[in-house]
Amino acid sequence: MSLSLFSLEGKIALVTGSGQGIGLAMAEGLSEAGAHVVLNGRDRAKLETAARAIATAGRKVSIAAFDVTDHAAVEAGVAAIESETGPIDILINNAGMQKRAPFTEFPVDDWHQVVATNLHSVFYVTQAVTRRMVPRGRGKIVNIGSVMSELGRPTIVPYTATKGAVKMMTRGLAAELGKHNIQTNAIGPGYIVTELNKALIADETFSSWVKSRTPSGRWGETRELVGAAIFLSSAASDYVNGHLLMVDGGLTAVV
Ligand code: GCO
Ligand code: CA
Repeated sequence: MSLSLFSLEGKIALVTGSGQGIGLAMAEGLSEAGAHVVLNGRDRAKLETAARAIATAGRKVSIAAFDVTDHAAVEAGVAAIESETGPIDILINNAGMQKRAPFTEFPVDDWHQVVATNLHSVFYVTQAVTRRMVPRGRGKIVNIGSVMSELGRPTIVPYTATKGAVKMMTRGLAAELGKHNIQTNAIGPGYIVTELNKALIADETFSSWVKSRTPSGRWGETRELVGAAIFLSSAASDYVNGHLLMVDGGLTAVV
């Protein structure tokens, strides 16, 4: 009985920004738990490559290539998924980007890009999806926050601002949609080995700092986020709402 709580059989899961990195790892994990995963990103070729790997493993997968920062494209993309693949049961708002620069020198165009990718996208996609989940009386929204939803560090003020906002959008959505049996939660990754962090991993000093600052004493792997993603996408979390689940090796638990 207990393991069936984590089954995603018969569910359709849209994962934004899932052509690579954390998004792809979570999509593969949800697929292994039984979901029909819909991969999203701007690069159709990358999505097709990722989808082929999942399909080869004998699992159901579709692709939906649209730019999550383009409101019209999101509206059309979500409508197409619902008509071509079926009702979206699970939405993982993973699409995100990082830009690092001293605040006083941070280019305003980069500010707009970080806010659009990390925050506007969550509004656009979640609104398009929940407009359809509400009448169905069920749904799972999983936002990707960060340890930066709670903590700051130099050179990433825009990213930090957006991840704090994602935490509060999670709580606001929980407050408003909970009565429709829609649970909205978030995952807060710590320092994970991804493309987005390549420069940090290569920096010996920074990497040593991560290992000393993290109780687990190491960087995390993308596959280590899969358990939290399955949990928050499944019936196992039906009474969890508005929660930011840190997967950070304990970083935010200690000074
Ligand atoms: C940085 C990193 C972090 C991590 C992640 C932690 O520059 O400090 O990019 O922001 O990527 O967001 O959750
Ligand atoms: Ca279904």
